[in-house]
Amino acid sequence: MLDVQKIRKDFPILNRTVNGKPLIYFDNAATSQTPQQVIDVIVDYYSNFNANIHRGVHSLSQEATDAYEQARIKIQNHFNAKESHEIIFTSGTTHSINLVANGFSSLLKKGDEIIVSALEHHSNIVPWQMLCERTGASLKVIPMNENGELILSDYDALLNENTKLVFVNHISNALGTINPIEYIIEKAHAVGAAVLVDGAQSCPHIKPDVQALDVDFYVCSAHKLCGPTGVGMLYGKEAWLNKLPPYQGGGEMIAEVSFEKTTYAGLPHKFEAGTPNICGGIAFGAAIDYMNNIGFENIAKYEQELLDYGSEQLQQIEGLKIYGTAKEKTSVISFNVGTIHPYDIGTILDKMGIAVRTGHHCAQPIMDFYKIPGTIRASFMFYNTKEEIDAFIVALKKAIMMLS
Ligand code: 7TS
Repeated sequence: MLDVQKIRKDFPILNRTVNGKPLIYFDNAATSQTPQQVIDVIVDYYSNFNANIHRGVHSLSQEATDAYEQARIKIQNHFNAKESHEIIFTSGTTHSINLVANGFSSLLKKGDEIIVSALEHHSNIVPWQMLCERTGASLKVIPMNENGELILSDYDALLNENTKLVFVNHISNALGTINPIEYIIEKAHAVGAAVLVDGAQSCPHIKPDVQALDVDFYVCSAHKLCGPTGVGMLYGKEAWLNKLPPYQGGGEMIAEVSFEKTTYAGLPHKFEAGTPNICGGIAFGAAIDYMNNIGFENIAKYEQELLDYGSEQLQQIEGLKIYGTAKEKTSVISFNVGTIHPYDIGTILDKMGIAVRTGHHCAQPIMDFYKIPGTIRASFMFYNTKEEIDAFIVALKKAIMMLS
């Protein structure tokens, strides 16, 4: 079982106050907080072995290279990738998606079709629209229902021999819906399409097995799972990564350079031009260790309790509507209260030390579906507590009274 009081001691930020009140941090879907164990790794790197990697024979460079490559292996093991070179370090989910979208520019042609879902974050919509503009391919959308679930019969109907790629998030950031990616992958493969799963919101809550899923690309950001910002990963099946051309040119990604011709390095270096976020990569590995020490089964069970408790408490508030009531969902609750603007509630909650996100959550098509400008989003992690939810409900009721 998960000892939340012990866990909270790992997170220095949870001791601070905001506007004179103890911080209650419910904006975890935007970014998670960082435990001391990961902060220590960052301090250790800059204090003891900061050096550029893969380049020097000197000891510091070797130590930094070893730590960075060990982090890659940790990530490989965590996601159960077959090879460590199938893990590409990127600056995060957005970068990973753009890398793949750019690579497919040379592989798609007019008449090809790509499918996204109605539940996507803008970063899993815009790069594909840009890809369509470049190639003449067209974009199709799997629609959603009122509960915030994808309509799979419509997905089946969209698939055909022209479908080349399918992009879907594992978990929706705006509603918390867990999408049936096993089904989506199987059906896409049946028509010969490749699948990219955006795991930005799933990786903090579940441990995906990319081989069991048979997914072609899986992407995530370290900052959503207790790691630092500015680093993330792209998992790609070796065969696909070999087919895609490099994304950026520069140092590190070459085999030989002359003015007549350059040949590219093998995987993973082909996609890692320039000096990477070395410390970030190492800290990403430490964050994965931290989460695994707590255990993803424990995390999922505890967060489900928080979700059930929070949903029950919120539903008792008159005029409050929760958006996203999928059968399978994680600890994200998006809601509005009557006609009060989400921003107004968010601002008053902040005055009471409570951090929630308000707005369209970079998922405007979802807001358009519900015909609302945005929602208030409370998103919980394993270091949150029922007591915090109680304090949030009291503060929310006060805010509603002030604004009614
Ligand atoms: N995909 C999903 C599903 C996301 O939730 C996010 C970030 C991204 C992609 C982009 O990740 P990045 O690390 O490259 O920025 N989501 C949010 C959010 O919900 N609030 O702030 C960022």
